[in-house]
Amino acid sequence: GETPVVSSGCEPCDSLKDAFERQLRYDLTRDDQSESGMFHALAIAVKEQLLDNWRDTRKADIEQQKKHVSYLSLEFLMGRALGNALLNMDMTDECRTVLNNYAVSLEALEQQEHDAGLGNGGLGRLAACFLDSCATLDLAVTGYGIRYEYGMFLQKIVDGYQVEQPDRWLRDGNPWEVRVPQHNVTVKFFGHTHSYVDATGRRHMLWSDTQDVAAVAYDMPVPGYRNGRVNTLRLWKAEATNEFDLAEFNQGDYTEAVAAKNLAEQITMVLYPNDSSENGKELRLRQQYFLSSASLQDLLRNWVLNHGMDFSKFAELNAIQLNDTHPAIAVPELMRLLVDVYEMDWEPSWAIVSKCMAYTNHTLLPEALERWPVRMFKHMLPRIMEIIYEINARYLDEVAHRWPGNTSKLRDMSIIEEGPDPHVRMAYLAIVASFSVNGVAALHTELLMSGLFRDFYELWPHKFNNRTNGVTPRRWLAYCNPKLSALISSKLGDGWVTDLTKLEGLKKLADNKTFADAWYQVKQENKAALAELVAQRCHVQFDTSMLFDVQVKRIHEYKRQLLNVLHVIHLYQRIINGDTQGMQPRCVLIGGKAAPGYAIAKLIIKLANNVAHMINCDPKVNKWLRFAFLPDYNVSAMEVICPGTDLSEQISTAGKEASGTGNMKFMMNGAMTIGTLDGANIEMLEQVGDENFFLFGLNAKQVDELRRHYRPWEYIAASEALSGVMSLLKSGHFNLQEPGIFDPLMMAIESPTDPWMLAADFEAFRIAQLDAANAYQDRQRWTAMSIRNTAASGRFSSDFTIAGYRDNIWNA
Ligand code: DL6
Repeated sequence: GETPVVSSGCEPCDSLKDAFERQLRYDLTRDDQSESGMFHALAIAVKEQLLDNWRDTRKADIEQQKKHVSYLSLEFLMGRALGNALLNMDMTDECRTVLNNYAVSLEALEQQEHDAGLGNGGLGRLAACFLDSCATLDLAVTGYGIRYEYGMFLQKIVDGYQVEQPDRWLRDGNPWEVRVPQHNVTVKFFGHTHSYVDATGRRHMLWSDTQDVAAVAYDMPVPGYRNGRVNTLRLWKAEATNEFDLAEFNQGDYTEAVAAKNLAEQITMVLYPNDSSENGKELRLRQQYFLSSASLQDLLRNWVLNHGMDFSKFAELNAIQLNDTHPAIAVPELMRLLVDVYEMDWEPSWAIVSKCMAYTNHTLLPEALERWPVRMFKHMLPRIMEIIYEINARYLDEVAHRWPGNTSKLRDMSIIEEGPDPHVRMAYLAIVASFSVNGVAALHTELLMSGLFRDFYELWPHKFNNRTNGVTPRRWLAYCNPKLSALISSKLGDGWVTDLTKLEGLKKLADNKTFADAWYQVKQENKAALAELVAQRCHVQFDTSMLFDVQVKRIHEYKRQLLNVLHVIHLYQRIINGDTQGMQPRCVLIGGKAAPGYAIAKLIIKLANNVAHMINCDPKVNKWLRFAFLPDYNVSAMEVICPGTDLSEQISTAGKEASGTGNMKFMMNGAMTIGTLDGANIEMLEQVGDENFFLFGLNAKQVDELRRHYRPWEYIAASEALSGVMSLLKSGHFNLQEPGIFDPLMMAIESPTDPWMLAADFEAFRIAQLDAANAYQDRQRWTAMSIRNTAASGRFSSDFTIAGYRDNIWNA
């Protein structure tokens, strides 16, 4: 119940009840008896309740000349919207009352909503959390993204292997979106450039004979938490332009015209499913330019509408945040628009660009750093390539002044990587143009400054800053864990929802018997819900009296799901050998998608499934250990998983995970972490104290040093447990029908060049797992640690992170 920041001063024309009934009655496109039909009617009715505030937010932002932030991202992993919208609008109870007249629960209707899976993993979900926090902190922020026809692929498991299926999330329509064709813009591709000098002597650049694509805007509402603000996520869809069709059509080329339509629409057809790696596909560059150009044109058109052609205050009133380098092409595109279209000179245009742009880096992995071939650029975006050359030439002047005569510096720092096939280094382009460059956790930012971007840090130290990631406590505690939320609020009130540091008040309750019992009870109920999900999707029964040990995230070698599987095999061997004295029974869950072209990651999924099969079907084993691979891990699955987890696995090789955000969701929901000194784990550990965290393994510096003389076989020989696991794997025990399939995994573990150093960390991991198991056996101790984890998680609210962006980057 806070006072609305903006308010129309009038109620929506229809109440939720009336709007819902009207939808059910007059929407003839759906069978209103079905739950899916009812979900759609409800979602549209809820959206209608937002419309007045949505319109008023836009109006007020313009009138008040608020600083506007454009968050450019190729990914927004929004998940489902209904429950979150009801929570933020404080309409959940009203909605339940409305549904009382129908024999259906709100939960059943929520299940009908397709996840908006417009992202791969951490980077896309971070963008979604940020939107929620921006709206809640009353910031005028627009998310700009792509309306992919097909989101993140659906993962099926067939014979233990991942099989990808297209995600037709728009199949039944998207009740939240509003198509706003009045905001359409045109994006150009291909063609060529030429120049002419006008009567005043000014040179003009023309980019002509282009293939034009229409960018059609679809808006999705982003309601703040009970403050009346509704921000916008504007998603662009590519369509063929009328002009283009007509030209062909007039020549009688009907089929050509239709083919062109398909070509244009391909641009926004599918999300590239690569997390932390780039595959250099031309269509991907087209997506990047399409998003960047459409969004900037939109921004400039709005500016001119409200301020005319005077851009003198543009940089003061605008910030453009680049979510990784994916939209970094916005840099030369903004220059093009200012210089070629709005006819400004280079210097004042550059002054604007370099005062607006800010860049967030999300990875140190070299395979994720984007480099586009110059020849591809020249062909697809000839004018943009010219502008990049110009930016580079001017910037290299500055480098030459800073390091006179140092040609290797010039070569190393150039935006263009020279060679037989020159490439554009997108990260360098982003850094050169941005006034802020940030990493996403303290360690990550340090490594950027001392490693990957060292030269740039030396040149422009003032640009670099850290903004540790966070997650929204609305979705990731208040919504997904209503029972724990109610328990917390019963003691602390509900102020924690917008000020998560208030959770510190739980600390003093950690040893309070009544409170701890209630806490334990809630966890058991949430474990039962998770067990139900596992039973449904994996046909494995999880027993809530066992320790729930969970690792869900994209499958990647650096995240070391394989280390987790090795540990499971070790437990299995102990059980088979009768070594169960004092053993804590546990259920292990792994979930996540592998990039379709990432063979090793897919093999890890296969191994997990084969091992799970062996364990679960052996009655001697499964009273101690159960193991499941959860297919199709996504946002809505995480909403059930994180409340029901006891032990959260955050076990990446130190120095490789930029931050992690799943780690924070688990902590907020009272899971203990078993983890390495990597990414935001380090800051979580600082907050909660090492007595409430199962820390193990090499740190980033040790990993780096060990690289030069790594001999994994020595670690294997020194560990009875690991030797046993490797022998069992080599015996083919888990792949009797498919001999040899897991050889590549064993070779990787035994290789002196294994960058992930599984063998080096195995013993420390095994011991930390023993500590965790022992701790779990003392229910009182474990519950107190669980409470302390939630209590210490306040710092990882994305509200805190966004306040940092607001104050230190956007100055909004
Ligand atoms: O910053 C969000 C998220 C981090 O939490 C993860 O640690 C990091 O791996 C992820 N990075 C990517 C890399 N994509 N690119 N480029 O997804 O970002």
